[in-house]
Amino acid sequence: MIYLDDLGYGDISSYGATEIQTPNIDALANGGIKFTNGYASSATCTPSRYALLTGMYPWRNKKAKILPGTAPLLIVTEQQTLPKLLKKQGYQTAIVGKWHLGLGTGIVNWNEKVTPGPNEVGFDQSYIMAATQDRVPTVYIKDGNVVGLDKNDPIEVNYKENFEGELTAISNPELLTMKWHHGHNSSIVKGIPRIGYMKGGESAKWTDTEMANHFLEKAQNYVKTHKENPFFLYYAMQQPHVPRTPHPRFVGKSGMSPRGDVILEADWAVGEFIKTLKDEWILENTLIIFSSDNGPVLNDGYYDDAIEKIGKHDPKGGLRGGKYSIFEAGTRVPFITYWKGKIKPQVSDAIVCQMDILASIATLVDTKETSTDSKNVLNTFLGKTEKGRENLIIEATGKTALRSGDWLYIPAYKGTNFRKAVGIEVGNFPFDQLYNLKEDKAQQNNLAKSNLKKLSEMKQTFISLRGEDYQKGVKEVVFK
Ligand code: NG6
Ligand code: CA
Repeated sequence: MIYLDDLGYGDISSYGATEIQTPNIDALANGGIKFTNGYASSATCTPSRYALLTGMYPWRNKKAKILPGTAPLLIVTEQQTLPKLLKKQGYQTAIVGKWHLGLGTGIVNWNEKVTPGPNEVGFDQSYIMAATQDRVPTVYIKDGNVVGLDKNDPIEVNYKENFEGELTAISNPELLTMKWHHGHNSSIVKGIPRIGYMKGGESAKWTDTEMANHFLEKAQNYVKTHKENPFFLYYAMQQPHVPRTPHPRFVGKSGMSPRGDVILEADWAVGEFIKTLKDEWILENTLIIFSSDNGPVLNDGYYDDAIEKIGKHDPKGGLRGGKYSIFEAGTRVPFITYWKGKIKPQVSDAIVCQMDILASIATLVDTKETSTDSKNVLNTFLGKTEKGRENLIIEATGKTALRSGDWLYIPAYKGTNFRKAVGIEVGNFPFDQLYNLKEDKAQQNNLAKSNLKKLSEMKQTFISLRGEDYQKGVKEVVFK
């Protein structure tokens, strides 16, 4: 499973990008199945990753929201997970890359083994960053232990207050190599202002521009050392999430901004990784699933010219909204299945969700184990049918909507639609919205008033799947 962070539906050339070329990801899309209606479960990271690994709708768990770096493990260790069921079927399992599903039980001592974490929910091995590249602690964690930690320089992390005498983006703006736009003004780590405060751990801090190489090397080594037996590798890359820190080789290469450059870097890494599978003679024995955890955002809190230098590139690929949005660009993402010699190249319009990978893979490896919300669409993933899901509930920062066939229904929600800081319409209106996505991909024509029959049908299905209390816990956010 190759998973990118905040890569939009239109960010790669096989999905229509013309201003940027992503030949390696395109090779998967063109040599496998390119899904045009592939969804992350949510428009933000943590809930999508939760759904991917557990096969459960994230809105069933009220804690499945963007987590700070100090959050406890979100997945209960008894819970079903994709790596767990594969493990039972004899697979070796590993994660390399972004975790962002919480660690420990509440109060974490980063200087001792941090547990429970990925290793307690099904992964034999883990090499991760705890949360995001913009959140502390900015260190790699291998099987629960911070890599390269000097015991004489212990790590402390706090998301509420700073440690005495430690410099922040507010107190020492002159130390910044990247400026913050909103949020991201706590600790400065290697010139970059982050979310949260961190003290100590100097020798363990990652080098941002090396992260792509670092994770790639770990993923490649895993393949080389585990290829003799079945394995499941979850390679969770950090691009193009903020802070965008391309390796010097990629700086300026896209002609856009660091956002474009890191997409090229990610594409390169995918190519190198596939090359490894080939060189190790296992490409034809490997099912590769490629996707992204949520839709695109240009300004996610740093000044990095993403908006200024976007030119003609449309990361949303003609969809409306973006990251954080209940409009399509929030959750509809590049979604590719590739299996050399097994899957015939094709484009599929079937509705599929990352949550369905669990039940589908279970079927592939001959187990009946599953999870409540995961739907077995193995034949869709293998290109044997164009039939996918009939209904799907999508989620964006607590708000939910229903995709059913060609239709999308978004219930009325209080709050404001335009989230100014990030420049994205989140899809919030005080009235019902109904769109025919086949005829109106960009969600421009609200048919709620003109097609009352469809509206009531959609409402009914939505309530039956989501429950009457779908408004509960939804914050009325008024964006300034
Ligand atoms: C937000 C951050 C954003 C990003 C996001 C998580 C601010 C103002 N914004 O809170 O920069 O980190 O969380 O992104 O702090 S995700 O892809 O992991 O969901
Ligand atoms: Ca994300």
